Formats: sequence, C-alpha cells, structure tokens
Amino acid sequence: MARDLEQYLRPGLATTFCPGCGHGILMGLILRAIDELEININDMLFVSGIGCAAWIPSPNFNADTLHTLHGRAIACATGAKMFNPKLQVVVISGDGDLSDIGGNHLIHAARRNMALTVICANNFNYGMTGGQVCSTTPEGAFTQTTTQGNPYRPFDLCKLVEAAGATYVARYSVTQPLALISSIKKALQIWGFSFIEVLSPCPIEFGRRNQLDSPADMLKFLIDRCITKEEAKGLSPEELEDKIITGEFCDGGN
Ligand SMILES: Cc1ncc(C[n+]2csc(CCOP(=O)(O)OP(=O)(O)O)c2C)c(N)n1
Ligand SMILES: [Mg+2]
Repeated sequence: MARDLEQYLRPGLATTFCPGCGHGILMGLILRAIDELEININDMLFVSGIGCAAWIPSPNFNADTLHTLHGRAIACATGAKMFNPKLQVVVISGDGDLSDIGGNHLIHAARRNMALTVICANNFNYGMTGGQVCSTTPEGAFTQTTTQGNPYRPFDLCKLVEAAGATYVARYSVTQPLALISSIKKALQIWGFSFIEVLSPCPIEFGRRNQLDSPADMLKFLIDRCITKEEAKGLSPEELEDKIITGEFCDGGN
C-alpha cells in the first residue's frame, strides 16, 4: 500500500490476505479512487458480507464499516441508504457472497436501481472456506468440491446485473489497475446501482488446484485471458472461448 493512502487505514492491523491474493491490490485501488476524487471518507459507509473479500473494507478502512452476515451485504446497505440517503454507500464483497447466497439481493437491488456502488471481488471460488465451487467458477475448473472439474456454466455477473437493470456495469481485473481506478471513480459518481466485477487472483485455493500455484502464474493467467471489449469485437466465437472480456458494459445511459 502506498504510504500516502495510509491515512485511510486503521492503524496496527495485520493483513488477512494470503500471499498472492489480489484482494489487497483491489483494496489499494479503491482507496486510490477515493483519494483522487477527494471524497471525504467520513461521508461513506462500507458494507461487506463474509469471506476473504469482505475483509477488504472491514476492519481495514478507517471509516464507518458494516461487516454483516454472509450474503446480506446488499440488504444491509439498502437499509442504511434508505435511512440516510446522503450517505455514500459502497458494498465490497466476494463473488460467493454477492452472487451465490446473496444472489437475490444483487439482482433485486439492480432492478430497483438502488443508489449503491457494489464492488464484487471475483476469485472464482469460496476462498475463505477452503476453495469450494461457486457460481463464478469456470466450467471444468477444479475446486475442493469439484474434484472431477466443475460440470456447470458460470454466471456472467455483468450480464446478469445489466439485465436486472443496473445503471453502471463494468468488469476489470486487478491486472488492469489504471482502468480499474477510473471505473471505480465513475461508479462512485454515478447515481443509481453501479456494479464492478473485479477479477482477483487466488493462488492458494483456486490456483493450486488448477496448475496456477504461484502468484505469478495466476497473474499471468489473468493477463493472458483478459481482453478489452474493443479487442473482442474482431474475434470469432472459437477465439473468444477462453477469453474474459473486460470494460464498461453499461454506462449510466451515456
Ligand atoms: C449462512 C452462512 N453460510 C455459509 C457460511 C460459510 N462461508 C463463509 S465465507 C463463504 C464464502 C466466501 O466466498 P466469497 O464471497 O467468494 O469470498 P472469498 O473468500 O472468495 O473472497 C462461506 C460459504 C457462512 N459464514 N454463513
Ligand atoms: Mg470468492
């Protein structure tokens, strides 16, 4: 973490992230976006559920944080926003938390266009509980509970949330830090439901079961797989098969 962002962190905390975890990179990028926008962090509320990603804001951010129940971050964030509409409410949580157990809250908050920013750290599995399959695990991937390979198709979270009615929808990887910072800045400024799916390496639980053991392997995997939506335009369905398309998919009606 850059020293100038230390002001946003509660002092004296040890990291909960494993070596090579992308959630720490995401934490720094969120704080960088807030710093560049010069938002007063005291006017913000950060809400998370349960999981490794849920540790990003709480206890780390030196601000108001709500560390809620598994899958209930958006429900609690909705309540806080309804009670105090002036509060800038940001949900930061995991793919399992937001799209498995919390999946209904996600689509209905998007449908209602609740004025929330939701940042979903997608590491393709339930990292904190030992690497189980979840709704974002790629088909064929090995996890603690799919030892023969995942037989199911994953959700495309951006398509799901866009179809449900969100105002701003984007996907980036932590390997695209500058684009991600500007996307977070945009999401924080748009009124309505803004959603960013952030691909985050998990070498310890996901990587080691999928020949991506080292932090560098997982980062390289994301760098190789992620292409921009502009690059994707010229590619055939076969060429797109193992690619992850990144960019803004829904841009506040602009
Ligand atoms: C009601 C309930 N069910 C299950 C759990 C166990 N649990 C805690 S975190 C978690 C999954 C977290 O996965 P994700 O949201 O993807 O976060 P990650 O750890 O991967 O960052 C599960 C299943 C729980 N705490 N509460
Ligand atoms: Mg996860």
